[in-house]
Amino acid sequence: VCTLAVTDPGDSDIMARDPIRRKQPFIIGVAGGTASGKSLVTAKIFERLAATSNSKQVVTLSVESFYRDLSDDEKKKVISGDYDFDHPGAFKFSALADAIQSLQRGDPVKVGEYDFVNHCKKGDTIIEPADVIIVEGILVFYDERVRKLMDMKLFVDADADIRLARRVERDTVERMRDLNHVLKQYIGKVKPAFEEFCLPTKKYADVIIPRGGENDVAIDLLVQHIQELVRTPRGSPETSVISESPRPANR
Ligand code: UZR
Ligand code: MG
Repeated sequence: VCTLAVTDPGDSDIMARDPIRRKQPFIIGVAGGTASGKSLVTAKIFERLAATSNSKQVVTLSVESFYRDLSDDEKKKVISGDYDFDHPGAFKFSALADAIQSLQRGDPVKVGEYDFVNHCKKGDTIIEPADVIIVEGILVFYDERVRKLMDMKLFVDADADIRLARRVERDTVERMRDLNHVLKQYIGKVKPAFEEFCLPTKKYADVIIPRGGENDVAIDLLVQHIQELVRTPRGSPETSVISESPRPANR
């Protein structure tokens, strides 16, 4: 979870307390298969928005913060590689929707920080409300309530062989996993769940980004568009409503 880039806390403080002056945040969902580049696309959008003066605040929320706590039985399955972290049942979608709605109301939310080495929560972090909220994760378009909260939906696309290569590297190097375990999990759980639950949500995307985080042209275009949507003249709160564009019909 990364939260950052508060350039004008005073202003947002006023907005958070006063419901009339507070802007509706712009919610961006970033979905896609494992190791497709969701985190990189999110980080690049985040950095580029944060670097510009007219986007006052951007925060990101990762769906991994909404993994369900595991029972002892499930923990045993994790060790043997039989627990399905890619199944919708592994996530607390209603808690995610509640968190997004709190941020929309201008209230901060406390979310868990996830530890991929030990498969559990490692602590809490506070996410403050912001003008732009990026929600990222394999299944962020799966749950209807969560999906309907989004103003813009991006699906990060990358070939399955590239994703597997990245996943193997990430899991063995960063997450200290054994190669056989990674491959067993990928073939037995990750790939089938991608095909059954994640890929069908691609149809909800407003924009599909090929080649993931490498696609700087797409990312720049998106950032320009988002900046236009959230741009507001400073010091004129009566014009600071950002959700003026009609909501897409496919949600
Ligand atoms: P991304 N995942 C873990 O490996 N361990 C956990 O404790 C929790 C999740 C994996 C999960 C999924 N699958 O494929 C991936 N498994 O994290 C999603 N097995 O994260 O989108 O960053 O690849
Ligand atoms: Mg990621």
